[in-house]
Amino acid sequence: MHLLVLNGPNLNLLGLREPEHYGSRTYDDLVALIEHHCAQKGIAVTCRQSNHEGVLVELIQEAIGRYDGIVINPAAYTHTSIALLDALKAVGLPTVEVHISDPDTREDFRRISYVRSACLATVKGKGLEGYLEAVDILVEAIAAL
Ligand code: CA2
Repeated sequence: MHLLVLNGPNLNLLGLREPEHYGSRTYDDLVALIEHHCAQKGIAVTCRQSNHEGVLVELIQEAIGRYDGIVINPAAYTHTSIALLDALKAVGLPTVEVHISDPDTREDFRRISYVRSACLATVKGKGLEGYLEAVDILVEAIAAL
């Protein structure tokens, strides 16, 4: 089993700003956390981050035949991007949405998630550990296919 973990814009700045929302650990810490968790479960994982919507669309398209499922934190594109929703629907891979903070308890504009309808679950407000929960949900869903 090989999973793709996709992170959207500004998540490369983790640990550098806004610790009240995103904590003090860095993007490299996040990747190490996910890689360690997946290694313990005996599954392969590739983590990618982009600040560009089109790059994220291409990474989702290229996931067909390479990955068994996707964990995605689209960051601000969660609330704006029909292109990411369409890409996820087009590839049809099992996908779990994750957010470090809980967008539903923040500004009103963060309450809409366009990608949510293409995802089998959403994990939010659980910090970086939420990615591990998302991986676990995805692995169970893929195993049940
Ligand atoms: O809580 C999340 O994971 C979000 O997806 C993060 C996005 C935000 O737009 C979503 O509403 C919720 C923002 C990511 C920006 O990450 C930063 C990290 C450090 C410093 C500044 C921004």
